[in-house]
Amino acid sequence: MAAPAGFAAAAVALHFLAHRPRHGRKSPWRARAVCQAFGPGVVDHVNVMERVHPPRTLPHSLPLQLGLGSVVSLLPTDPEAFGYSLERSKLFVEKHSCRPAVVRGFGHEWPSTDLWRFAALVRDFGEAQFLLSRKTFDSPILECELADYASYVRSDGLYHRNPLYVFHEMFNDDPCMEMLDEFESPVIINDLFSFIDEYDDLRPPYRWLLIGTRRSGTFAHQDPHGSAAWNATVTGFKRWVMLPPDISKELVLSTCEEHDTFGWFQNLETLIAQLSTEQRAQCVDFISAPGDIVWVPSEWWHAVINLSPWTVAITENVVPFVESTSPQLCRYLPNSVAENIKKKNTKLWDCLKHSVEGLVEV
Ligand SMILES: O=C(O)CCC(=O)C(=O)O
Ligand SMILES: [Fe+2]
Repeated sequence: MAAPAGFAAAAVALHFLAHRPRHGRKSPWRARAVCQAFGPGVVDHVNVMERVHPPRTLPHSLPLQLGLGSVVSLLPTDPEAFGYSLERSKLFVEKHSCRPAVVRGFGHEWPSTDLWRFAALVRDFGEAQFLLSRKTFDSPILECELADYASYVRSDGLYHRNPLYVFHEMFNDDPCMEMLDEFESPVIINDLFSFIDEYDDLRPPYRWLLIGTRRSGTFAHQDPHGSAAWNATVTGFKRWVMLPPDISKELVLSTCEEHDTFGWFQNLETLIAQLSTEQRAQCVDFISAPGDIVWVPSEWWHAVINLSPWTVAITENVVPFVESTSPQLCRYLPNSVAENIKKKNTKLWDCLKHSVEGLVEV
C-alpha cells in the first residue's frame, strides 16, 4: 500500500497511556506525546486530536451510484479464481490480473472470522502495540495498545471525519504473530516478492493488518514497486473505488485539497465528471464483505473507506509472474531480487530473462 510507505521512518510516536475502560463503558483516553511536534509532557486527548485533525462538521453520507463499471466477481470454486492452487492462480493471473477482481467468500472458514471480532481481539491482543496511520497534512505515525485503540473507536473516533486507522506491518516475529495462523494467504503464482527472505533487509514491507472504524480508510494511491495486492476483508464492510493506471496523478488528487479519505470520496463525482466515457466504464466502485478477497492490480489507483464500526482486514503486496506478464509488472525489481531468483529457481529465471528486458539493470 502506498499509504503506509515510510512507516519505518516514523516521524512521530505517540504512546497512549493505559486508561482502559471496562467493556461497555465509554471513557476518555489520555495520551503522552513523545515527539517535539506535539510539545513535551502529557497532553489530553482533545488536545492531541485537535492538533492532528481539527474538528469539522460530520457529513452524513457519501455519493453513491456513480455509474462506474463493475468489478469481476469470482467464487472460490471458479477454476480461474486465485487462491487455492497454483494452476488456478496461473489462469487468474493470465486472464484477470490486469483488472480489479474479488473472490467472494474465500475466507469464510478462516478462524479469524470469529477471532478478529471486537471483543475477542481486544481480549487476546489488548496489550499488544500497533502502529496507526492516517492521511493528513503531515501524516503522523502513531502507536498504541489495541485496548486503547478500542477505547478510541468507542469515544472520540465516533466523531472524527478522518479517524485513526491501525495500519500495522506484520512480521513473522511480530508480538501478534499468532494472528498469522488465523488466516490463509491465497496461493499466488510465482510471487517475485517471495524470493526475498523475510529476514532479509532487502524485502520491502509487504503485509499489513488493518483495523479501522467508520470513515477510516486509505487515501487514493498506487501500490509501491509496481506490486499488485490481495486484501481480505475479515470483519465489517469496506467500500472500494479503483481507477485505471492511465488516469493521471494530478487528476486523481485534484479534487481533494485536504487529503483525507472521506473528503476524496465526497468529491468523487467532480473527479468522475472529468473522465471519458471509456475511462468511467473501466473504473469500479464496490463493497467487500467478510470473507471476500479483493485483487488490486498493479498500478491501479485505489481508495478504500471502512463502513463498519470495527472493520478488520489483512493485505499482502505481491508481484506475480507468468510468461505473458507484461514487463512493466517487474520493472521495479531491484537487482538483489533478480539475484535471489537466479539462485533459487533457474527455470523461472530463464523465463524472466526472456520477458523482462534489462531486468538486472533496474
Ligand atoms: O484500507 C485498505 O483496506 C486498503 C489498503 C491498501 O490499499 C493497501 O494496503 O495498499
Ligand atoms: Fe494499496
